[in-house]
Amino acid sequence: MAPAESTGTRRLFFALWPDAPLREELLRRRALLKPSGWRAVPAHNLHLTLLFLGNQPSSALGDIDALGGQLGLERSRLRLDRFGWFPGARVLWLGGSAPDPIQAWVDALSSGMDSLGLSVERRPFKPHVTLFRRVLEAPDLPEPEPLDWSVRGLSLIESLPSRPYQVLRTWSVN
Ligand code: 2AM
Repeated sequence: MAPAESTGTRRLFFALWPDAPLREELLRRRALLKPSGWRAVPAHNLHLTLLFLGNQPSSALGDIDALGGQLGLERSRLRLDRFGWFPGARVLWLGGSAPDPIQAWVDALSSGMDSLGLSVERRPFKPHVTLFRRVLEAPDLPEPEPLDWSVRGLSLIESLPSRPYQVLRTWSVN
């Protein structure tokens, strides 16, 4: 299949993108787990997806980018306090509950995509950072030390085949 750049689509998602110290904290918690044939997400790709957009027309990128700029951003805190496993996606994650401001961003981004006439897969927002993929069986999971993520912005990310995720834009909380 031709790469995304030449098909006129971009594979995109909105995410919370950890800074270096937070990334280290994620890795420290990941080190508590004993992988058995699992595929570790590369450290530079760790993130928390707010809304997965999938393949969108390249021509819509400007409008999608504008959506992030239209959100009322206020500082908030997200507590990641449990490991979990999605059997369907076979991913093991560190996650927590969605505080109201973050859920409001997800809702606003989702309805923004609707008003642009761009379809996205609707799923309940379950805040999580995927740590391992190809986790085929329910693992034994310890309790992590809770990680408080002081959320200071959100990012628009592009996923390209066999490349690190590309941060296209970050909107910072004032
Ligand atoms: P995941 O980590 O739980 O797999 C980029 O692929 C990001 O978008 C990942 O964080 C992924 O979540 C999320 N995502 C949500 N729905 C997806 C889908 N249908 N296909 C691929 N990624 C999806």
